Formats: sequence, structure tokens, C-alpha cells
Amino acid sequence: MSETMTRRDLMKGLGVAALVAGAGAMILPAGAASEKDATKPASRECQLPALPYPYDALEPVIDKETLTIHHDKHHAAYVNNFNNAMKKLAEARTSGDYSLIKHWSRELAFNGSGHVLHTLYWENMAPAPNGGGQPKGDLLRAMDMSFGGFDQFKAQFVAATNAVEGSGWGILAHEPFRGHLVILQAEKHQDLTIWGVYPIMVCDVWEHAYYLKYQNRRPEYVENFFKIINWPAVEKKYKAVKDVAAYK
Ligand code: MN3
Repeated sequence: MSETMTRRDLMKGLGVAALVAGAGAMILPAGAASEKDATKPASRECQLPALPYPYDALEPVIDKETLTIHHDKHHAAYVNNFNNAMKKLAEARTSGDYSLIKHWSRELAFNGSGHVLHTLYWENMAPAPNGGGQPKGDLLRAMDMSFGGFDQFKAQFVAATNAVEGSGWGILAHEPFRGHLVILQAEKHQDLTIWGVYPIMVCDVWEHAYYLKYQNRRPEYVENFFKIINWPAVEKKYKAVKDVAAYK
């Protein structure tokens, strides 16, 4: 459906390789084009995806009123605020004024994660006969390998999700470094990242990475870091993830 290009839009907007946890998503070097372009295109904005079923389809598990408010108000707010954060960051790139970089980076992470997770949430539910039961095939085999079976997966997922402190999420995810499934709790879903992104270049700014030489001069370290970035290696990482399809 045309309205579900949200994840792709999301990644384009980020201008980094990103991907939704567990399978795929993507990204484009959006910023690569031209800074000026970054402010214009409404086409780059992400949109609230339509629910893949009617508002009352998940009754009686989730009532129509809850689903309506959750999707039309809460998810819509994440989308709007995510678009606004991307717009403000584009303006900062144009003006060079990064005085509010922490604020807008947090807004980007909070609302981008809210958008990604809610999109997954709608898609990973379905009314009967498609909802319920157990997974099959590769996913079931992965659960066997990672948890010892479906029952063990379910027990851990339920325990972890019930124990999330305050607001948050229970999340089943694919952890690509080991190639295993993992169950995670997300208490604050932003925590300065967006779920599902694929990092392709990182700079360690824990003090152990630079303190012996630079002491408290982190900006000097970060500036010098650019003299040693292995761009061909980063390009290779980007190539590996840029066309990873979403879940469709
Ligand atoms: Mn919600």
C-alpha cells in the first residue's frame, strides 16, 4: 500500500543506513545530495501509515476506541514531530547553528523510534485467522536455536514485557553480530537511537578512547578522528545495508 512507505521515508530522511530491527529497512545518503535540498521536499517527510485492518478488527483483545486513539493521535504525533525534527536539523545544516543540536537529536530519536516501533506493532498484529498460534519455518528454527523453543521464547518474552519499568516495549529482535534472536526491554524507546538502524561508522567518545592524549579536549579528538576514517570500509558497510529490503 502506498501509505506504507513510511519506513523507507524515515530512512531517507535520516540520511544514514538504517533498518528496522530484525529484518530490514534501508536508508539513503540523503545528506549527500545537497544541504539545500534537505529543507524543501515534502516528499521526504514520512507519513502516518494506514492501519492494515479496520479499527475494530482486533476486538476484543484491543478495543476500537483504544486502537483509534493510539493510531490517529499517538502515532500521528510521533510522525509529525519526527518530520519537524528533520526539518529543524536541515535548517541547522543550512545555517550552521547547532546550538540546539542536543534537543533536536533527542527529538529525532524519540519520535523516530516511536514511528518505527508503532509501525511494527500494527504490522505484527492481525485478527483471526491470521493472528495467534505459533511461527513456522526459519523463525521457529531460530527460536529453537536462540531460546530452546517457542514455549521458552514465550515465557521469556512475557516475563520481560511484564517487567518493563514504566512505559516501554517488549521486543523480539534479530541480533546480526551473532545471528541470534534476542528479547529486549525498551523502557525509554528513544535513548538516542532509532530502532533498527544499522550503524555504518562510529566514533567512540567514552573517555577511555581519548583521555590519555586529549584529556578533556574531546572536540580536538573528534576533529582529528576525521583524519583516520577508513571511508572505503564505511562505503562497504553502507553497500551491504542500503538495499536491505524492509519486511515486505
Ligand atoms: Mn504506543
